[in-house]
Amino acid sequence: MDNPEQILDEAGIHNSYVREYVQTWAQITQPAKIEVINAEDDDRLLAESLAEGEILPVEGDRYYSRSYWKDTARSEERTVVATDSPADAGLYNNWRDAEETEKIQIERMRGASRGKTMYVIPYLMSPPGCPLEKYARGVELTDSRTVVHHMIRMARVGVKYLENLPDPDHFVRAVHVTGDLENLGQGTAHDRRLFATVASRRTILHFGSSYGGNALLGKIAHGLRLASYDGWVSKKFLGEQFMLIGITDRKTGRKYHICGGFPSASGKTNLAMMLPPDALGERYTVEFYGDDIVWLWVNPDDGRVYGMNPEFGAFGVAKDTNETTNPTALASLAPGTKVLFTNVAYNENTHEVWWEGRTPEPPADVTGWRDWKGQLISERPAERQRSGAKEDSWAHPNSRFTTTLANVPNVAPDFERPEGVPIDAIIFGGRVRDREPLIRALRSLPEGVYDGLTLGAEATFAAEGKDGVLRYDPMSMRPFMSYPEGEYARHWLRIIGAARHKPIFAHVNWFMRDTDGRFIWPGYRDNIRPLLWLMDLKEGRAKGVETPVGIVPDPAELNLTGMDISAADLERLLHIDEAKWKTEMARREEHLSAFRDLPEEIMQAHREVLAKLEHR
Ligand code: OXD
Ligand code: MN
Repeated sequence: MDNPEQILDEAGIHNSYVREYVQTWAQITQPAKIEVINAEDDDRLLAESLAEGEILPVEGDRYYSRSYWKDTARSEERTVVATDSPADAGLYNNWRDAEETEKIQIERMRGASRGKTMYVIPYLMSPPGCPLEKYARGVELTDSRTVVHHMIRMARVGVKYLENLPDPDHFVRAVHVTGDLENLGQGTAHDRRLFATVASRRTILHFGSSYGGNALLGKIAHGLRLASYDGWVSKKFLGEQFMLIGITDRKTGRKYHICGGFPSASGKTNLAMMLPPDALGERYTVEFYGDDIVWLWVNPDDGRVYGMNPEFGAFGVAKDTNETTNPTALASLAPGTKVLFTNVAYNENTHEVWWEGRTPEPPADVTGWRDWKGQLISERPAERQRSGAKEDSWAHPNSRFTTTLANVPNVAPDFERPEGVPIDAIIFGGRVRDREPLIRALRSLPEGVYDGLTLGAEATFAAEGKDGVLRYDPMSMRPFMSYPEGEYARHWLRIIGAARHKPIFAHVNWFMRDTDGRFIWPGYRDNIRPLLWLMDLKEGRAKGVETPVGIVPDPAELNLTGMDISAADLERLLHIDEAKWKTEMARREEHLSAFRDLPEEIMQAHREVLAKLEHR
């Protein structure tokens, strides 16, 4: 093995805690080499990865990687949160004992990087100078160069972020070991993968994958699970799976910031990167801050809630990304952007990429095209080459693109503002066929938190569960919850409750259908319209209509300029179907009753809605 002391000296790592951490884990995992990473190393590393065939070139200085075929998504069953206190066990966090979990992981990782390089990636999950910077520092150790390429795009990476710290021991120790992917028993009773956030020790130990959220530890493990735990323990902030946008009204000069949570497959990235419809484009601009994570805290100086996206890039789902759904994402992947594509289809002759929904049909000429598993399309039976059937898809349904925030054309000019941005609204949006109106606003904090806790999306065939049945996903944090749900609700009430000027809460739903299955609301760029109404409501320019489940727009209050929608459709989009809501309330009762020690304010908010529904 390389001499770690010498390598750390040469890399300019003087932080003795970082040095000790690297040396300890090098002893355990036994890599052949150690290399310290700065963002500037990207080009050299790309050349090395290309030379080794770990990544393939995509035309226009872009790159392609294929992950092992059994390693293409986050694994919720194999993900745990470990702490030193059994009282931290919640319904969703898969709690484990910290000591035991560390022991298990050390044994699994022992010698598991033999023959490989251990990359040392110092990183920061915030803009430098942010009030929460203390919680944003980490050092990932990984034995995968592809993970390094992703980390350089998804986090701020460099030795400078971990030197000369006020508290040099305060950084997240994030160890990723790929393991022998062909012999891990994925999905069997002997599955050896384990993805553990040892939250009380600020340590992340992930073994048995080189894919996405299992392996890029700054994003989900640190940015969500550990950050939400840190925010709770410190009583300082919230770490949420939220998007964040800014909307500027050029007529008044006002800029609004809206963040919110959407369960997967509910259009969060598309909303985050949205543009205003042409008819409103003169007056409004929409700016992108982030599509996946927001940390929220209160600024005592002005009493407002502030939010910032800790990430440096976006790891977006490729499927169905096209000129209509998300032109901004496509532009962020244009030639010259150095983006990475993972598990999409790849043409080995032309170095193009394609995924389902990129164009209505796959390329007509299949020559040179390989699917996400690396199989030539031309070797399939003719009827399965371009069938459009799910089992014949060219790209994996969870294939991804990795682009930096700066590549997104409408990224906010102040996206790196260290103080974050003041938040005007917090929205939750599910995917519900026929009950949730287009938008309903909630005036009080307990109602807003209650609404977040009862957020859900109807299962699609892609997700587990029965089609059309609501799967609750509180605040879209179900897979990332790190401490008990009752405490989580209490912490929300505490943090936002400390603000003198609170954001308004709202629930949105772009997915209402008529009896023929047609989507009633066009969605995408038009989604700005209900959000503008929400700002009007907040600032007293609109009054809305009170319903038992919140305030919905009076149709006349929605700015529908340039939009062709019938009065009947509008009526349906804003209608509250009380019978359906009553059924839903019974389900909610059951859902909430599974959470230990929920604050009384939340149950009170639930009872108030119930009473209003019953007394109509
Ligand atoms: C996720 C992601 O899995 O953002 O939620 O990658
Ligand atoms: Mn996510």
